[in-house]
Amino acid sequence: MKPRTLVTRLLPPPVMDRLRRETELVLEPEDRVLAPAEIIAAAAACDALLPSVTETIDAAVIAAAPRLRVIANFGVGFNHIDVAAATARRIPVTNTPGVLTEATADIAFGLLLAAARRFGEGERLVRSRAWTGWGPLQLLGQDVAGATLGLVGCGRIAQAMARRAHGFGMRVLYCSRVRRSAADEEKLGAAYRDRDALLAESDFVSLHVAYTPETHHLIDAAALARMKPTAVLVNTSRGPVVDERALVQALRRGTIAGAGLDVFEREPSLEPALYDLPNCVLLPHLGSATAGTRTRMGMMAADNLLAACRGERPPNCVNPAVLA
Ligand code: 8YV
Repeated sequence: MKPRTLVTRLLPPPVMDRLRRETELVLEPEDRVLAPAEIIAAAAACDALLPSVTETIDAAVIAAAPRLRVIANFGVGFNHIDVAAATARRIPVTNTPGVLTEATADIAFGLLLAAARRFGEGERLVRSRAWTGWGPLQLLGQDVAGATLGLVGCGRIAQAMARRAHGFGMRVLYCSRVRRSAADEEKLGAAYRDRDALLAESDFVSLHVAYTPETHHLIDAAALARMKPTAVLVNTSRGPVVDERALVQALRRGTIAGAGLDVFEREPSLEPALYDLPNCVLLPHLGSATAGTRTRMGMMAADNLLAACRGERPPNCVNPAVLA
C-alpha cells in the first residue's frame, strides 16, 4: 500500500516523479500556497504530510488527520509545525539538515558583501539611467577583508559562513548557548564571545539560530544598540529572530549602518519602511534556492516520509522520543 500523501507545494521534477511513483498523492500540487481549510480537508485521508515553510501545520491540522504517520518537512527549519502536538500523537516530524548548508551560507555571505559594498544602491543607480559616471566618492562601502564577523549560533550554516569569511580575510567570533571545545574552536577558526560582547565587537553580525520562543526577537532594540554604528546585520535564519520594527528604527537613525535580509517577520509582507530604506538589501527567502539543493531537500524529505511509513526509523527525526 502506497502512503496517501499531501505534498503541499510543487517540488522539483525529480522529486515529484519519485513521490508520484512511491506515494499516492491526495492532491495534485500546484505552485501556490494552500489555504488552511484546503490543508485540513486534504489531511483527513493522509498517512503522510510533506509541507514547506509556507504552511502552518498546527494542532488543528494534526487533529484533522487521524491516520497520520509522519510529517516530513521540506526544509531544515520546522517552527511552522506544532511538534508538541505531533509528539503527543507519537507522529515523527522530520527535516532536511545538511543538504542546504552551503547554498544558505552562500546567500548569507552574498548579503554580507552586497550590504558592505552597496550592490543594491549601485544596481538601482545604473538601472535608473541616472548614473553620470565614476566618482572617487561614489557609493563608498566598507572593507570586508580585515573586518570582524560575529556569528550568532554555531551550527552547520554558521560554520560554513566561517569558512567563507576566512577566505575573505575576516576575523571570526561566535556566540552560542553551548561553548565549543578549544579543539573545535581551533578547527572552526572562531573565538567565543558572549552575545553582548559579540554584538559590540563585530563589523558584521550574521544570524544562524533556529526560531524558538527563546530566540524570538533575539535582536531587539537593545541588541541593535549594542552594535557598532558602522555594523551590518545579516539574517538568513527566520524573520522573527529580529524585531523588524526596531531594525527599521536602527537603520533610519544610524544605530547600525546596514542590513542584508533573506527572511522577514511576516513573509511575504515586510515592515513597510524596509521597502524604501536604501541601506538594506532584501531577498525573497532564497537561502536554499538552487535546483540541486531543492532537489536534495525533496529527496531527503521523501526518504524520511517513506521510511516512517514502512515503520522504519526516519533518518532525520526532530522528535526522536516518538521512536523509542
Ligand atoms: C526553505 C528554509 O526554502 O530549510 C529552511 O529552513 O528556510 C529554506 O531553506 C524552506 O524552508 C522550504 O520549505
